[in-house]
Amino acid sequence: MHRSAPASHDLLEIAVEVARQAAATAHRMRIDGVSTVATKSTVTDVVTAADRAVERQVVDALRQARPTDAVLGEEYGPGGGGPAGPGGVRWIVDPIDGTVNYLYGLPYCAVSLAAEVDGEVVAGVVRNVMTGEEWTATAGGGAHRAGTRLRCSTETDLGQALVATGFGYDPARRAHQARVVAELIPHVRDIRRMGAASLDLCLAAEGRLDAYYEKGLAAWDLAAGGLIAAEAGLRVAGLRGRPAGPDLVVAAPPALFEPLHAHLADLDADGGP
Ligand code: LIP
Repeated sequence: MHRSAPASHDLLEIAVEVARQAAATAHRMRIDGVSTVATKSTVTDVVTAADRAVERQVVDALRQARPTDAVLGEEYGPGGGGPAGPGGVRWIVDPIDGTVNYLYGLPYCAVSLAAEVDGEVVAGVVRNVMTGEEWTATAGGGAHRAGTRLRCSTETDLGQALVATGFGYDPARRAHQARVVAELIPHVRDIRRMGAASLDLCLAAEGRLDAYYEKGLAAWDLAAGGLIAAEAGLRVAGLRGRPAGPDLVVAAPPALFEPLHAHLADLDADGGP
């Protein structure tokens, strides 16, 4: 039986409340001192006690608010009330995006939380743990920060574009990504590598970056930031007509998307290890 989906602004209200509490916990744990508790895909892919504690807190809070919803988290994977089913809600959470920055005390890490209905992200929030900056969006409702509706960059010349990107944790993939950056950098204003996809997408949403691309993002890195970027006017996609996903995410204003896409396709940015 297809149940009617809850209003996206109601889901956003829950997401914002939960993300604020989660960011407060992450911030407090940072002040108390953070250590690595384990590594994941490689020796540099770290997880801290805060990543795990914050995700548990988010899952518990969502279970309180909406017991039957599904949850997908970076640290504990699929949880909550089982698969969403037609008209059901699935929450996608990255408890601390930018974990290495968090570990080193660099103020560029965020709680990222999105609500998805029937495979479409309908609401999302990204909250910087250290600065308290908060970006939100609903599908069709626009993207906002501090009450201001966000609009992406109006830059039309790729040579003047400030482009952000990132590197994975696998050395072979990093080597491939570095080759792409080395070839791309003469064709843009400059590159920024800041270490948290969700925040890179939010800065691009408000024109503090002109564009962003990265290979290897998981659903939790992309869900909320991707909606915020799209609602601010960025084209968010993969290469050659594919959707944004693990192969590659490209987020750019319409005027910059094609020239950036052309370079990234030539450089096989969605290929390699
Ligand atoms: C991070 C991403 C970032 C990427 C890092 C890492 P994490 O996510 O946000 O864009 O370059 O390699 O994947 O691991 O901090 O949640």
